[in-house]
Amino acid sequence: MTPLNGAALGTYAGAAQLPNYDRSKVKPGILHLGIGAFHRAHQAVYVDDLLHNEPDWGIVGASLRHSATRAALEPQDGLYTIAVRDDDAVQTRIIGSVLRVLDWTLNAGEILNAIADPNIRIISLSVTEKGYCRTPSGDLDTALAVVKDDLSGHTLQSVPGILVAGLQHRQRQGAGPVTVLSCDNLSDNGPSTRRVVRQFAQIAAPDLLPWIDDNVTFPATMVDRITPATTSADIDAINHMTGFSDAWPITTEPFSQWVIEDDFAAGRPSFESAKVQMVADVRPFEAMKLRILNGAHSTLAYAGGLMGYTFVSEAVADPALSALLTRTVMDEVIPTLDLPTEDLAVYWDALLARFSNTSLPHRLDQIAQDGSQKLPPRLLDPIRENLEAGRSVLGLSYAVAAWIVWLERRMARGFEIVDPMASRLSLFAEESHGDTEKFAHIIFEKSGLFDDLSDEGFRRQVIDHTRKLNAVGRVLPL
Ligand code: CS2
Repeated sequence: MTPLNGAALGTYAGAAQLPNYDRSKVKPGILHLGIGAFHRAHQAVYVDDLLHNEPDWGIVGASLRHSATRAALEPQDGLYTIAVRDDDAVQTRIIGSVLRVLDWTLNAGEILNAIADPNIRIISLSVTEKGYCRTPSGDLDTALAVVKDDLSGHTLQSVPGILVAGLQHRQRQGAGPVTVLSCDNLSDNGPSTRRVVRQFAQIAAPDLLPWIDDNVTFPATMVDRITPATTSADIDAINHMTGFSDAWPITTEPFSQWVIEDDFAAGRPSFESAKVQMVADVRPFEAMKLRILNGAHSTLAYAGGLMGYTFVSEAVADPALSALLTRTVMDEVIPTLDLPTEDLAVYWDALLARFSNTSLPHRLDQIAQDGSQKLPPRLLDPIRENLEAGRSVLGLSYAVAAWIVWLERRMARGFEIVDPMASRLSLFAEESHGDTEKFAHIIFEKSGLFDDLSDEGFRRQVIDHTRKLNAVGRVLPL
């Protein structure tokens, strides 16, 4: 097999599609923080589509926590394979838009310099929900150890801290305006990013605030492409198909969507030419995606996990689970959304087909991670809105109950809970001595997630569902 790198592309005669532009002419215009599988399956592909006409928008990727991406991609000159899988059909493509990969632990100075580089006009982020270091109400969580340490000036490790330090450097260098583009599944991800960056600056560098307000925009985005973690079987199969030995290819689905609020401070590529939807207001799209797709994903992760399923495609094939989801989406989620019902019903049908893609081994336990960060925009916001409007929350409260029972069972069996709230959740479990009802009440009272969901009827419904789940161990028709 041929090692994948820039030199190998010239003589390649295999099946994979290659970049349609001369990589030596591409210059960096985007710095991306958090170069994980999602970025490589999504934004980097859109940029790859437009570099032929606009070679000034190449990507410098940075990993903030893990060194593995740099270790895999630097020897490959940033090149990697994506395999787009649709049941039996697979298409492979080599993506060339990532020019370099930096790693915060090794290259912090270079990353800060990139933020201050006038050629870098977009700083995009996919750092997961918890990367924003927010409290449940969306403020900068100054009690979080990484934030506290950064604010004391001893470390630089949180995303808001790194952005503020980099922007301060940019201001001093006179490098001009820049766009900070969040590509994470937070509601109002642009304004949410702006809020934590401003709050960090307010404490650490108050003089920078007017410069940020005048020079930095934070457009909101909706991002969507299902991207499971790559397995070693994927690596073997993909390399076998392309003839390259790629240390870390990515598998993904055919569907991809990116909707961006058109508010760029220092120019942008013609994203439209790569089929990005540029809009004045992302919120209706964002709410649709978070509440329908991500909400259904989280429901499947917990309820399907409790039923012993491993993958999304297995869980969604269970008639009781898919009936629960369809009913919840139709009766409880769609009424909270500001798009035509017919379009949303079509979106849901298409989504069921995406979830059923058996060639994507998308693990429920991958989706189940970080529930305390994911529940609010996916499930709790629509629950609150429905309660305010006097509508049913029977199905949505089922998903909350499934999260609670799933947590309790996982902890009782000694499995690690991957969640920034994990240590508090395990204290809550200890305090409740195996009594699910008590555990639920403690979560309601102490987690901070349910502070604006004190409705007694809702809480009773959640408890009722947990009882049924514990008694029967599977989803029953509502
Ligand atoms: C998933 C998302 O892991 C999760 O929480 O719900 O990563 C989902 O696959 C993407 O948002 C799809 O665009």
